[in-house]
Amino acid sequence: MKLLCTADLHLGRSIPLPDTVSQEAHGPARAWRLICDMAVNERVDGLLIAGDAIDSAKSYAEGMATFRHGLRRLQAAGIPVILTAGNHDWNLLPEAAMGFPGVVPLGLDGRWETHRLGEITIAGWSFPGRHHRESPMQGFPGNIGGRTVGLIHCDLSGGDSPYAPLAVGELDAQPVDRWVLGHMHVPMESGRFFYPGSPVGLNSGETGPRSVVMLDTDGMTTKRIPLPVLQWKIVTITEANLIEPGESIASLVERVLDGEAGSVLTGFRVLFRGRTRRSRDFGKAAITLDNACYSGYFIHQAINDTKPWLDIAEVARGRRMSSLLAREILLMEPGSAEYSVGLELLEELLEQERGVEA
Ligand SMILES: [Mn+2]
Repeated sequence: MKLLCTADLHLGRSIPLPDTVSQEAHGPARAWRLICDMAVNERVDGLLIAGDAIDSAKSYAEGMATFRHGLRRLQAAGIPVILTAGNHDWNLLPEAAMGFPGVVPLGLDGRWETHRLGEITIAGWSFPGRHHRESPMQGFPGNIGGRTVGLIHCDLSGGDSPYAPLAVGELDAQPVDRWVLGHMHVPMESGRFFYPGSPVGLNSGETGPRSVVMLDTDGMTTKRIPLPVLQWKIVTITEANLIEPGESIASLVERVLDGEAGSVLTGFRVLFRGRTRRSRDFGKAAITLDNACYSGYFIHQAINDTKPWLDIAEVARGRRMSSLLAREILLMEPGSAEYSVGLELLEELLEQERGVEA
């Protein structure tokens, strides 16, 4: 059997796109359409969703409508959907599944439940509330026989997380062949468990390519299938990227991003770094480039982290504490660890001296 696996769609969430870029065409709704297309075209035997399909009560009406639109298509194609609730949609699944006999929410109210799909048993647990501070593994049914797939939204970092904390050992201790997990938005796979990850990055920090997982239950093998959705990227730009000293920062940025943009729409966070004589230019550019749109990509945020150029020889000629330190630094190897520590100290000292004068 082929089971398509996903989680953390967060339908209804608006992601930080510029005004001219459509949420409908590039946000979670698009990822959901692509997943439904894939399920239908690949004639999968089932779709598994490990929680947070719908974002939250606030955007719930829109998310619910989008979700049910896809479920209707899957229902018409005869594809069963097995899902558990996460911390965002803990109270929304009964309504989402209403009128669709092939859509099965599992383990509502935090009680483990199993569902038979062909020769496979699916064991699922759903969040009973917005938070759940105990391990959800308590009450796991001990008597499941045969091949089993586990479906749960949980926090594997364990400890005192309010989001169903679990240790990997607790997953390994159960007679489950494969665990499909939700909550962590970064795609990840290790041992018997995997996180499909959110099928579209929900903010500029959720970088990297996005995918769903096809689970073949014959050998319990998995295959990542990339989704052609919006991708977030972080790019660092320094003075060294200038073609010539006089190049405008705007054209520098455009040149670098042209080279970095992928085949899908790319949302950039641009960081200006390093010590430069053009720190002010970078600062001005950072303000005007926020939310700038180009063909094939946009800048979500431009951040100026550059530091103004420091003329150490000039400082060394003075008659202050800072001049003494500057003379020491001139004897150091540029680029060495002590050199950069020296520069930081010098900066602090200059700041203090300016403060005293003011
Ligand atoms: Mn979650």
